[in-house]
Amino acid sequence: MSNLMRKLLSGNEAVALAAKHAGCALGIGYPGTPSTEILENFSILGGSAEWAPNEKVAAEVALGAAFAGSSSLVTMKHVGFNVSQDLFFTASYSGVRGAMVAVVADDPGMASSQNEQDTRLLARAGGLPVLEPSDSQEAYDFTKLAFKLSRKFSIPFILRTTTRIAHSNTIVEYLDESQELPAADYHKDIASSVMVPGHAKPAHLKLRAKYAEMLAWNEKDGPNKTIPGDSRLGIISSGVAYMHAREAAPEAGFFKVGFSNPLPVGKIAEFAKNYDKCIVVEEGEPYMTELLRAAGIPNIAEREEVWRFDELNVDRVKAQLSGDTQYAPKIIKSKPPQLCQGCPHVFSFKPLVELGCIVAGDIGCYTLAAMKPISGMDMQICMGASIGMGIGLRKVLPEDKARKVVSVIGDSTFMHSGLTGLLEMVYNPPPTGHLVVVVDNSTTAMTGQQEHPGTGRKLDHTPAPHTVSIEEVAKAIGVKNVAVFNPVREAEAMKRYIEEKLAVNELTLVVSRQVCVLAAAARAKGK
Ligand SMILES: Cc1ncc(C[n+]2csc(CCOP(=O)(O)OP(=O)(O)O)c2C)c(N)n1
Repeated sequence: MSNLMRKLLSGNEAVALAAKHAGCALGIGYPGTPSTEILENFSILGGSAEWAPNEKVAAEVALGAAFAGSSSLVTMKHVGFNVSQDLFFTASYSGVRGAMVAVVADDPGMASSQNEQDTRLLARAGGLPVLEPSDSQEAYDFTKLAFKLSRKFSIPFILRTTTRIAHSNTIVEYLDESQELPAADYHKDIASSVMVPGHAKPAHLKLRAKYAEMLAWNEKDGPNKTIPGDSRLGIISSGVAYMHAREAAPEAGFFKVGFSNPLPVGKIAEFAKNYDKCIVVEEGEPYMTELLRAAGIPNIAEREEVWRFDELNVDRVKAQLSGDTQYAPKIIKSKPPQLCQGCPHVFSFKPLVELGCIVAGDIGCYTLAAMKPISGMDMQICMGASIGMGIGLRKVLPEDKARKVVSVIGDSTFMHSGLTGLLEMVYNPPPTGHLVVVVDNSTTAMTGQQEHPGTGRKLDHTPAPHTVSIEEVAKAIGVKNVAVFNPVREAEAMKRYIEEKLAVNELTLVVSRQVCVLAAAARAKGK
């Protein structure tokens, strides 16, 4: 007999626990706030958990496991979902034999992201079903449900969380029991798994038929609920927005959506008939608002543009319900983020600033070098873009300016998506050559010091079978000049080297290597 347990868990912890209980054979992902702790917790719970070099590779591995009948989990932040889209848009056609659940954590309000895209739209475009939990209990329940439904409908399921769901702690009740890991085996099924046009055409039709089946199931048995209320106002909501809305308007009637793609429009239309007016309260894009209005439900209010931006909270929801588009929350003055005292990135940027470089940058702690007082980064768009953007600048700028262009990328980001930029550099070098600086602090510092293929350790910090050397990779693919410096102890030599290489029409990669101060402290304590 298993015991009923009650625990205070974050959404991320709840997802990890549910994956363990659901018999998930493999959890894989790439770090990204607010999703990172899922795999770390899955590992602590004894699950098999890995960091992949990037989200696309993670999704590929998870798909392979699900092709073999296993249950797999892949985790990422919203922008990581973009990186893996090439796989997902066709994995919805092929489907899976086992179960595959992708947890994609959105960051409305951009607490630590470069944009605030809404995963529901992307998932819908790819024909992928989406579940949206509203608290940790649902994060637990919906993760288990996602594994079940993925197996039932033979398609990868998306669990969309947002910052508040991922990081807030609420009570979770669960039975402390794990399902057996499903046996993995391979059954040849070329027509379903080799997506050439002759197979993909029927697979596309199959996907749409599956979509209709999932919709029918969602309309009838889906994890959505109706709470009757005052007939003057019906609220349709999902995710954490539902919690805010319940608090903002406890007297209203509610349709809470748990399974948001395919959206149970028929059931919502029935609900809407009981109310004079219906307002959709949702965080992010007007995803449900537009679908419900397009379905011709007459009393669904249009959503004002202002609610597309930022996180919602109870006061903002109150403002939306009362039509107050001018409402602006009090700004609490906070200290802007800055690099730590003694951070090696400060030393890596010093020579670039002193040499007047135009820095095509990338994402990581080192992006903070764009802020005052360093102001040492000129552009940053998405992971891995620094090398390509630098090459583009070099190709069109007048020579004196082109010579100043440097690409700066972190070690984890280099592993994630810098390698292909380096291939472009050796394949189509700009006339003035190019110079890349890898700011290697030997960790993924930005998201909390995760390991990567260059650190020599696996997700649980045990030794990896191989440590990838950035300098050896660069040499192997044909970068002419490769040098490693310690930016603190060899500051002058590093500056001279960079100056010299900027003056010649050659390809250069500098590894500026000094371990992150926080990682060094943690390692000294044996953490
Ligand atoms: C596609 C994508 N995945 C994940 C992230 C989250 N993220 C931002 S930077 C970063 C890696 C930072 O590590 P590194 O390049 O080593 O720089 P550091 O923070 O250590 O200076 C990660 C995982 C993101 N912004 N985009």
